[in-house]
Amino acid sequence: MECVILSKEMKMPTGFLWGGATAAHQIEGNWQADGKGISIADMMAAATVTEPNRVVTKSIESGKIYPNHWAIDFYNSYPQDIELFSELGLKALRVSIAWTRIFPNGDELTPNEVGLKHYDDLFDKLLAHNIQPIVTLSHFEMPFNLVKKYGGWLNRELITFFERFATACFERFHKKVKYWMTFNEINNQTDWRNPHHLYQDSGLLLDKNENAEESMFQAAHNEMVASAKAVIAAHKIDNSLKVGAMLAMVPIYALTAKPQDQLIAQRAMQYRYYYGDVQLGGKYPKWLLNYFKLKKFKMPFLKEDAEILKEGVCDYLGLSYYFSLAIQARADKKVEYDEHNDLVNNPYVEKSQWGWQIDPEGLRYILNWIQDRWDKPSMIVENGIGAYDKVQADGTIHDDYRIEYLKKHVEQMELAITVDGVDVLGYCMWSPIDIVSASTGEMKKRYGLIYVDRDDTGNGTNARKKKDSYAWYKKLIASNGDI
Ligand code: BGP
Repeated sequence: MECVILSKEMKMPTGFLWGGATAAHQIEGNWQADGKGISIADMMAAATVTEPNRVVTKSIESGKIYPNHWAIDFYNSYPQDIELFSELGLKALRVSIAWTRIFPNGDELTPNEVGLKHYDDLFDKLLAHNIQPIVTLSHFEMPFNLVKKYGGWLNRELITFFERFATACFERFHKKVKYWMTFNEINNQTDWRNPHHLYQDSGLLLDKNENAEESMFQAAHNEMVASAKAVIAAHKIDNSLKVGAMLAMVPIYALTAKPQDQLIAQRAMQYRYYYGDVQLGGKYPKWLLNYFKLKKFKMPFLKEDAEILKEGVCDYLGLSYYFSLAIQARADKKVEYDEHNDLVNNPYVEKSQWGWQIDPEGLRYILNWIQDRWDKPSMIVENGIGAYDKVQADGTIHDDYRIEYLKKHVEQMELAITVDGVDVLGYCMWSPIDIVSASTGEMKKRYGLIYVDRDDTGNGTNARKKKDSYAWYKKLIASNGDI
């Protein structure tokens, strides 16, 4: 058989969206400016630095100030930062709208005009530089009031609140923003044994007596109905809008060819990605409906939900890709997926300084998997490497490890597009500029092409410096993907 290799003739599509990605709570700072309410991220921050693997409930009301309260001050510095993004040649910038800037408590009837105006100005500035804004509606930053007063997404009332928020954004920005996403990495909560994920995705603070797995499925159902309603609303307001689901895509490989390992790997993939089956396929998969029955989970299904989920199918999948995982069946041959106990080290891949498995081929694998399973366009809206960066005496930053990581992943993405025919709309690397880490709350876990002089305690000038990777990415964009 003839071997197909990526050659110069196999061009990347014109109009491919080379971009960068950010999230409001990791970049904006100014957490109480201009009427902004307190978000779960603002409270979440209380646990991040002092308690790795934070159990949020402990420090939730501690009142301390932490890195994402100031972040990198993008709320004020965006005009200068956009100049740097423009020089870089970005064609798209993914941002999120902080829900709490628009509806500070989440349950108001009318939006906060100052908040809307801020994003109007931000989008205008981007568009003036030919950078297309791509917007996530909820990126780990729902109003904390919705957790305290309503119990988070376990409460169906939140569907109305989210629909109101989404509608206010679509109405106001539909002429400026074409690509939207509803909930960032909604599927992280399948790791429900870690309370951090339940809180971050669904605003759940459970007590010991509650069944965390059942609560996760219940809350996620409400979120997916809300997402579908947002899709329906967007299309009504402007039929040209594209609303995506957003999932953390992590291939889970069987460690060996043992049938038991294959079975557990299959279940792991079904479990983590049922969100895609619902949000992109319009219905729950059969195995899961049966699982609910077997486990006697009381799902909050209303009669009309099936129709809403069908009508509100997302237009595309936004995905983050950082690493892959490996899994092995335990001796008891249980087929129930237990993320904490079944995952094992993959000896075939390297790891980042934070222990994340580096697997560029996994990106090609998962892009193919997405196309086969949901047959919808995808957009890579996060990919990058968190690393310690060192500023040299002359101010330069030689992040060859970052260039290496991005290059290898872009190469695999290009193979997926040009050889496998996968429909990928764009690639927004995480992140064009250093921002606060979502999982650790640190500044020192840096992803940027642009360095920000700020440390974990908020010290530093907040000045920006281009790293070596900046020049590399600039060339990549200018050549439409010539690696
Ligand atoms: C994803 C989140 C982002 C981002 C990224 C990197 O899970 O959507 O918000 O932060 O991961 O992770 P971290 O910042 O924890 O290193």
